[in-house]
Amino acid sequence: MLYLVAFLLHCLPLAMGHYDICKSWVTTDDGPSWEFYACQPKAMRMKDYVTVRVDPPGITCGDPPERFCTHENPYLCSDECDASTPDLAHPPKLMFDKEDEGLVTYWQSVTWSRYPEPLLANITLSWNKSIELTDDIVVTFEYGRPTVMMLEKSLDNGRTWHPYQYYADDCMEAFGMPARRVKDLSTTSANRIICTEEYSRWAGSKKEKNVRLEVRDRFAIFAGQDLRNMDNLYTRLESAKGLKDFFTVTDLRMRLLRPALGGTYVQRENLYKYFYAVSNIEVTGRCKCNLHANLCSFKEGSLQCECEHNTTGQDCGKCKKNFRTRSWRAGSYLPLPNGSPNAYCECYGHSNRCSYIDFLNVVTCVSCKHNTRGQHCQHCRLGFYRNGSAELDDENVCIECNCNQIGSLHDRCNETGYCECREGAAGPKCDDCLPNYYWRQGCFPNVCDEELLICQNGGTCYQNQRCICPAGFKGILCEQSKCDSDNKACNSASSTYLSLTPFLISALILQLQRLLDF
Ligand SMILES: *[C@@H]1O[C@H](CO)[C@@H](O)[C@H](O)[C@H]1NC(C)=O
Ligand SMILES: *[C@@H]1O[C@H](CO)[C@@H](O)[C@H](O)[C@H]1NC(C)=O
Ligand SMILES: *[C@@H]1O[C@H](CO)[C@@H](O)[C@H](O)[C@H]1NC(C)=O
Ligand SMILES: *[C@@H]1O[C@H](CO)[C@@H](O)[C@H](O)[C@H]1NC(C)=O
Ligand SMILES: *[C@@H]1O[C@H](CO)[C@@H](O)[C@H](O)[C@H]1NC(C)=O
Ligand SMILES: [Ca+2]
Repeated sequence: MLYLVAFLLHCLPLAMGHYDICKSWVTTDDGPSWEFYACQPKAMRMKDYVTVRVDPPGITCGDPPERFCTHENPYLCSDECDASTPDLAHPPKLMFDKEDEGLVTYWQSVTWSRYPEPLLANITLSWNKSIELTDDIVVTFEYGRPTVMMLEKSLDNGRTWHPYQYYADDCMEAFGMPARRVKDLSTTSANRIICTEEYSRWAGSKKEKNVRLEVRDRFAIFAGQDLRNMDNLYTRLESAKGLKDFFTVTDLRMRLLRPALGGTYVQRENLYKYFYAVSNIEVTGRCKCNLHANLCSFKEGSLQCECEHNTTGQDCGKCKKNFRTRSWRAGSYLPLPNGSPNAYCECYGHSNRCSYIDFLNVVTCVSCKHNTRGQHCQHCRLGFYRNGSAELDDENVCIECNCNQIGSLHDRCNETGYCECREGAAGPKCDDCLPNYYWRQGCFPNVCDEELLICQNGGTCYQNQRCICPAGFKGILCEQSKCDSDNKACNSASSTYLSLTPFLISALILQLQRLLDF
């Protein structure tokens, strides 16, 4: 209701359609299709859906019937509580009824006849559903507000409980905590648990009846007075750790620890005026549906989100059966102003975390796993390529390029896994050589071979790298005689070389001719 009121009052045009629908059928260039939006149910009066339990047993007045008086009229004790007479009974359900014609109806406890034993009562409200508070919790007490009480909450249907707010006429004395007001909290302490003295001091039982958990004031820390800047609140709800949870409950428990004392000390001679009486508990909130539902209905005794975006569960907290390959994600209020549905759980299962980049106003996946990268983990990291036959959410969608470090220019490859090769290298991974090249820490042009670069003078070609020349010859192809004019001993060899030369040249021409013929 709060959001709604705020929007209606201050930004009607903006409010239109804001989170009201989860999807719409739109026509694009590619034909009609669904477009998905972040969405949430409207705020409701949650007291209409609550189950209540009052402890300890026997704490409700009227069994046996009992007389009581009030602080205003302490010696006129003619009022009676009688559980067996409808007009005089004060059962717990009267905390949640509609009060027609101004008739105040209330739950009432037994009186403090056992003083000095403390008069303790627990009122536990359960929804069996996560609820996000959107406005103050307001508890209305008749005959005076308790001088000491605390509010607790549960987020797991009553398995674990946490303090929510402390209330006392003297916080230090009752709880050893300094008194604080929500108005004094700052953006960094907006979810602090405080003790307040604002609702526990005696002000006359008719004048001040309400005890609050101030949700509005906490929102106002971000959204400003009158909650004009809801965008800022939404941004904070997404990014500030624990803030969303602070406003989320499945159960509430009021622990009533000391009744109203009428502004003075306990008067033992008249204990009939000390008791608790609660006429209304107003809890305004919306079903928590993780921004995947805009409807929440009461079915089989519990509230349930009507989940969209292929999610399911009470809070739309998981993917539907056949959509599990994608990891579930909550919708987000970001980017502003319309949020994102995260309908496709947009990191394709490669990341569990998204973060909001303020200055770009985009939501992006964080720490993409499985060698993916990109805003939605939809690309492969450098050095990897996409397996064309695998789905984008497959853990093995990105395959390592595996380029040969020496043969390739870098470790990147194209979409079919081909690396970019250095001169002379070949093959998808550049670990082969082109014809006429040989591999030795990379590809080098052949020095010798059996075709064109034949070793001469009886030399043999070793791995295309060099000619092994017979004694007396040198040169790359053994084409040179080791003998020079000074070395007379070599004359015979030199003559062999000379006599061989015409033969070699003719052989070379023959080879060339053969090549040209082909
Ligand atoms: C109220 O609940 C608390 C737990 O939150 C428990 O310790 C306490 O005994 C309860 N009091 C009564 C009167 O049932
Ligand atoms: C709580 O709600 C769930 C889901 O709607 C339902 O299955 C379960 O029975 C409910 N539990 C109680 C105690 O009402
Ligand atoms: C959900 O599933 C239906 C098919 O059952 C599909 O048409 C739709 O696009 C899916 N996605 C969302 C976000 O709802
Ligand atoms: C590509 O993905 C398909 C389907 O998941 C798989 O069968 C195949 O082995 C993958 N190819 C490689 C090279 O990993
Ligand atoms: C990748 O490179 C190889 C070799 O250059 C080429 O045959 C192939 O077509 C390229 N693939 C793409 C998708 O560009
Ligand atoms: Ca009532």
